[in-house]
Amino acid sequence: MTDVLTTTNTHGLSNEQLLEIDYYLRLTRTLEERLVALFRQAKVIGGLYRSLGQEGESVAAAYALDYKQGDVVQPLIRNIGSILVAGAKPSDIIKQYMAKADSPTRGRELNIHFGHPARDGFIGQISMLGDMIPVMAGIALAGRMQKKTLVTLAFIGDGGSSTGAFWEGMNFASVQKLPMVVIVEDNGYAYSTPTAKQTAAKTLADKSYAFGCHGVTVDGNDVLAVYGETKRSVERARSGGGVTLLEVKTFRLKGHAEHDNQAYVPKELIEEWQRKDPLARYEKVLMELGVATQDQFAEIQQRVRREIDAATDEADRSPMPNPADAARGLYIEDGYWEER
Ligand SMILES: Cc1ncc(C[n+]2csc(CCOP(=O)(O)OP(=O)(O)O)c2C)c(N)n1
Repeated sequence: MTDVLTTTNTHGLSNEQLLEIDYYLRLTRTLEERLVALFRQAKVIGGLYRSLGQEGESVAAAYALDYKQGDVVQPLIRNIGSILVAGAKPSDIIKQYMAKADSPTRGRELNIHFGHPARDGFIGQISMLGDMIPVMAGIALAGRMQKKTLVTLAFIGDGGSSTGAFWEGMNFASVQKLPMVVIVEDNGYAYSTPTAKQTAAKTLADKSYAFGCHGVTVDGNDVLAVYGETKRSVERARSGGGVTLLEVKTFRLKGHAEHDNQAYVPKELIEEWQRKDPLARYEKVLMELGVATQDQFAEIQQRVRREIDAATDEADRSPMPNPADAARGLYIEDGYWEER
């Protein structure tokens, strides 16, 4: 258990919603643990990128959106929790990682590079960091032109916020006062580069001064605080108040990917952040507030385990793509994607 002080304002969330957030936190962590097991069995194609220790901000921020209004979330590789909240199925994610024939991209793309914004509430990212910021600004602009009330939520890392595309996209979105919220994650390192060697700005939220948008910093491992700030930013965006650059202070408890042993991170720093674990802190608050007991968390964990086991079995049974299909689906006329 942790002795770190955590906020207790539940921002009007019902007990059911508070427990649902706990479910998504545990689902994210357990799904990633399963992916690690599959990776070690050589069943994962490509790299595996963990969000251990920073699941809280991904889940809490995505929970603040209203998908019925057409809101769209854009994850990066460490925001797996955000697409689970938006409605992605664990079996689809596992199949993507295993490049199976019936995965959303049919083995053509990997990990969480999938999604259909209007249908799923999330969009598949491209790998070039920063480039999704102009894309999310574009979706927000298109929504406004179509008289929709949607808000877009983009995630970007400390490293990603140093790219030219990030600056151009943020500038454009801010000038246009688009309904967009950008979560910028200070998670200590961009691969092996510490944040202080990435930027001379005191905080990543300070970059908002250059854009003339709102800038906020929040404890990224305090689930309720992230939810509250994102909700406020989303409401402001929806009512015409423009862009918020919301910095979350968190930490990447694993290496950049499973192949990276994190040798460049001091052990004491990892231990310090392990004590700030967002899931443990969140559950401690729920118990203090009398919202839930250890038994309820155990029940949630059992449900999560059953779901991940079923999703893994389903993905394991799925075939690999047929090489003869490699050139199919290049054109929409083919009907290949509709068959899914
Ligand atoms: C423009 C660009 N440069 C380099 C890379 C390679 N790359 C992928 S992830 C990564 C580190 C990103 O760090 P950060 O943005 O802080 O996110 P984190 O991995 O910490 O979540 C790098 C350098 C890339 N994908 N895009």
